[in-house]
Amino acid sequence: MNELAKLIKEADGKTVFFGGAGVSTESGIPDFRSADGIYSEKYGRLSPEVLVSRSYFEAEPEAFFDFYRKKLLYPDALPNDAHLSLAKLEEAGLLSCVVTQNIDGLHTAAGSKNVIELHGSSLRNHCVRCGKKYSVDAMLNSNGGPRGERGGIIRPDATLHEEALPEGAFESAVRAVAESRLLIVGGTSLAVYPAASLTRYAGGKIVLINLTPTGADKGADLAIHEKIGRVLSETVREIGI
Ligand code: CNA
Repeated sequence: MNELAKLIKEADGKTVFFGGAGVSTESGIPDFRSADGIYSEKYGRLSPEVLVSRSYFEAEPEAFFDFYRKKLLYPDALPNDAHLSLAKLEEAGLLSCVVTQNIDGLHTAAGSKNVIELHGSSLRNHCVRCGKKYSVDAMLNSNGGPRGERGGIIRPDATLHEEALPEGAFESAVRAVAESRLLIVGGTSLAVYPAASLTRYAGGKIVLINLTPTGADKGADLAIHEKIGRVLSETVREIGI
């Protein structure tokens, strides 16, 4: 944490954080690939990859939303030490941007302003027929496939398997990462592309914070295998903000 604090100070505001589902596990939201993550569970004959795919959403909307509501929506989750520490770093002028693969909105809830949501958000939803926007309540207060006023199905503005990322999101993330002096990668298995390829664009040093080793550990300047909430909150304390 001493070393990380030093690197953040040296980067002089040009630090970017790139994270994934592991950032929100301490808020009670399971990730996909941990031993107790969503992918460790069995859902009949279908893999979770299929359950969150575009083709499954189109073919079996009722079953898709059943899984989505049970496993991917956590309306009562609150930001944890990791989210709050990143917001503090941004407020202190030490972090330029958060790039997240998460769809839970917790970075914004924690106070982060410059957030690139690479996979969209579960908090924003729209009718596929008329485009009308709906809050997450439309998802929570429905059974099966939620329907809008005009009968169209309402879906989250979240990227499903087989879908392209939101327009411009990846390009903005690449730019931010390339301009950074320090890239902190945290709580991600780096298994989902193209998001995982972001580390290749790093303009400066790379620090990895993940409970389990990742394929990018070897190329990193520092790899910390501990809970990210503790690592970031102690680092922020070390910096003195
Ligand atoms: P992943 O593949 O599940 O990897 C998560 C990683 O985080 C694992 O390697 C864990 O070891 C690690 N981890 C778990 N808890 C902690 C912790 N407390 N501290 C440090 N490391 C931890 O998830 P990725 O984000 O890499 O995969 C991308 C998918 C997951 C995206 O498409 C997301 O939309 C999707 N997802 C998002 C959420 C969310 O929004 N909170 C939840 C579940 C899945």
